[in-house]
Amino acid sequence: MDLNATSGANRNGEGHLNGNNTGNGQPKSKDPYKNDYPVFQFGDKLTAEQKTFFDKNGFLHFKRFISQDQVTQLLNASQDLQNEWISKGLKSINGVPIKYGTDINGDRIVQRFAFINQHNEQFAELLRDARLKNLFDLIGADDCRIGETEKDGLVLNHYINTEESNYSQLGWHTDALRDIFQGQKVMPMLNVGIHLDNSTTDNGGLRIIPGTHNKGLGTMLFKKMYFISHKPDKKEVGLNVEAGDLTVHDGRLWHRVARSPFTGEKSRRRVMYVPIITGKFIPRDKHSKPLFYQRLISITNK
Ligand SMILES: O=C(O)CCC(=O)C(=O)O
Ligand SMILES: [Fe+2]
Repeated sequence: MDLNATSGANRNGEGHLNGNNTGNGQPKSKDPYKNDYPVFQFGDKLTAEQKTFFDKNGFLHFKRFISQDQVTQLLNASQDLQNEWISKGLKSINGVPIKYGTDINGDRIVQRFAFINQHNEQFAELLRDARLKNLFDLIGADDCRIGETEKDGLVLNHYINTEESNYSQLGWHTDALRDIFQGQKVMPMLNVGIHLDNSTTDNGGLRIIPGTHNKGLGTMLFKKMYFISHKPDKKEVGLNVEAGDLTVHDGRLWHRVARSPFTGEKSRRRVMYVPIITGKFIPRDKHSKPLFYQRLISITNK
């Protein structure tokens, strides 16, 4: 595997993969947050190198998009909202099922929030961060927008690996499949992740298969069993991220979330996703019905 779109060592000063592989497409390193692909800083504009890397591999990773303080504030805000949704017994938001589970101390928790930006001003504000628009360049269409009211809005995933947890992993999928369930043509789409916990590849987390975003509809539909398959792929790459980092992947890229080999607190992983969309405007509201696709996420992946 060569994940450098350009030549030479990457931004972390590493070389290419050697034989010392952890099994996640990543080398063992003294610094657990090092990656064997270029990791970038978020600037005023995407660079040619970033665009070339994205076109080839289907993802990009930026360091510290938000500060530790912001991470803490967002986590606190999510806990307040969680308590509100639990006390109201909310089952879904705009037709998207809310995934509930149990924390290590026995408390009931929300493990997948949808449209969290419509329920808390701090999350709404985050989506108004002008820097996010720099990513529109990866699609290049005139009608690019942040999916504040479309798809699942801003999602917050909370994975934890315990007996009582309902969400510790997520099977292989692409995010573009839902276009097909909505009876739409597959449109260019990005999924932007803002990470709220440190996550290293030896502790489960995001696995992607670089370059699977531009292999055509056959690959998008049939490469794996959607949400059912969890088997590691020999070409998968795990991402080592720190809280505050931003990642973005093409909607057609195959990815999964691996379960942590650890249980309890060490396995906790919280990450938000918001789509960048083009094409037909299909907002969801309180009258919207769940798509089969959304039901699948809510019933699988314990
Ligand atoms: O948790 C992650 O990093 C990925 C989640 C994901 O793929 C999804 O919600 O579609
Ligand atoms: Fe996904």
